[in-house]
Amino acid sequence: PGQEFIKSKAAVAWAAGEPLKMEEVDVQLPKAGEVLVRIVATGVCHTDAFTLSGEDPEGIFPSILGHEGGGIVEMVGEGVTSVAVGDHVIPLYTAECRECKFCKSGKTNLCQAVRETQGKGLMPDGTTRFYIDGEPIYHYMGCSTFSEYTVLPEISLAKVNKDAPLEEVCLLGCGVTTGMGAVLNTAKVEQGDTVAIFGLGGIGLSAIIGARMAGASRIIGVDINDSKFELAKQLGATDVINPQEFDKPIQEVIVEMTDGGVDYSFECIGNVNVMRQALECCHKGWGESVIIGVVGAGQEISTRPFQLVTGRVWRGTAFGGVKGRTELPEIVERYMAGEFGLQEFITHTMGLDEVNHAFDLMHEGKSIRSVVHM
Ligand code: NAD
Ligand code: AHE
Ligand code: ZN
Repeated sequence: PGQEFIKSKAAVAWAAGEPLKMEEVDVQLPKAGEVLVRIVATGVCHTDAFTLSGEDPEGIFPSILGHEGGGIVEMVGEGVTSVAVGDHVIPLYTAECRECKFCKSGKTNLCQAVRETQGKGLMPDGTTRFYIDGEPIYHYMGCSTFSEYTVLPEISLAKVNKDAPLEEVCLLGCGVTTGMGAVLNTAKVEQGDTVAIFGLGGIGLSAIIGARMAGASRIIGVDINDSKFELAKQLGATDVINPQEFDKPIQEVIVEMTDGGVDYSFECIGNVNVMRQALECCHKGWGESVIIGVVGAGQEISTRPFQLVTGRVWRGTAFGGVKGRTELPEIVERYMAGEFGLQEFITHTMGLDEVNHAFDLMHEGKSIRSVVHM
């Protein structure tokens, strides 16, 4: 590589199911419309583990995982106007071009401008910016935050307040925005509604925050790991239940607890059986269940169609329905104003060379979020 590359420390996923390996990669400098970002901190989301496991149909190896980061603009490519060197940014796995059919629809946050190449681990021009010994290493979810330096399209960056600690607001790059947004934007929970939240990891706990903000009267947290209950209650859960402690299906338990079912439920795990439970604990006539968890290739959801015929609604959400460039800066401001917390999510911090430990902690059920400080 010549002078159009810089060296970067990165954790490389060489193959499915193998631990990440620390490498020195060559990062090609940004082309037109692209931005070089120095990552300051990154959270580790269950989706990173999902893709590393080999279950993600879009998983590509070798690649640089990580999609919940915060960083500083180091260099901009030709024609970039919306960010400048020194700006603080949160990488977006859901871009916002403001020009495509999806962006203009007013109905979705799922911009498609760069989605196809992103799913192939490539930049919009169909090439990668990462190399080791001249061999390509692929991007992940358009972010690749497990690298000291990464390159993103300009439309995949939210410019945020420089006073916001990137070691905390990095969690708004995925988990916390997703959970809060699922409740506030996708379900649009209102004052007095009853809510059940399945899975009390980073996503489910953020959904609790959203439900409390919305003024939900009952927030039922469901998990098979009792150690998640304390924080869930602290954040606003009114009830916490472990399905393993009941001798009947958990949907029946919840229907009984709530005089016919909840107004809204959220699946924050990635388990198709729980997705069914979450739908079936909804109230007849109007209850809505929102799928947030992601599941592996080949798995499908099922229920009796009668569940939907009788008024229950099944839906899903990505990144909490949030349009990143337009809305994420405001969410950062709301954090700065003290409307919700992030520190309580950060159970562990570590250097990039210890990132595999973050995956272990997640699999052992010991962490909510590990934040890697680059
Ligand atoms: P996590 O591992 O931190 O939390 C999952 C929780 O589910 C854990 O507390 C675990 O104990 C609990 N759980 C596991 N099996 C259960 C069961 N059978 N019944 C009840 N609880 C159970 O994961 P996370 O980072 O919070 O992510 C949750 C899911 O959301 C993952 O599938 C992730 O890929 C997905 N996700 C989706 C989006 C999106 O935009 N749609 C964004 C982020 C994450
Ligand atoms: N690539 C997988 C699906 C993975 C998935 O659903 N990703 C979520 C974000 S998870 C963040 O932690 C998402 O936003 N999906 C919308 C999109 O455009 O990718 C598969 O099944 O192919
Ligand atoms: Zn995520």
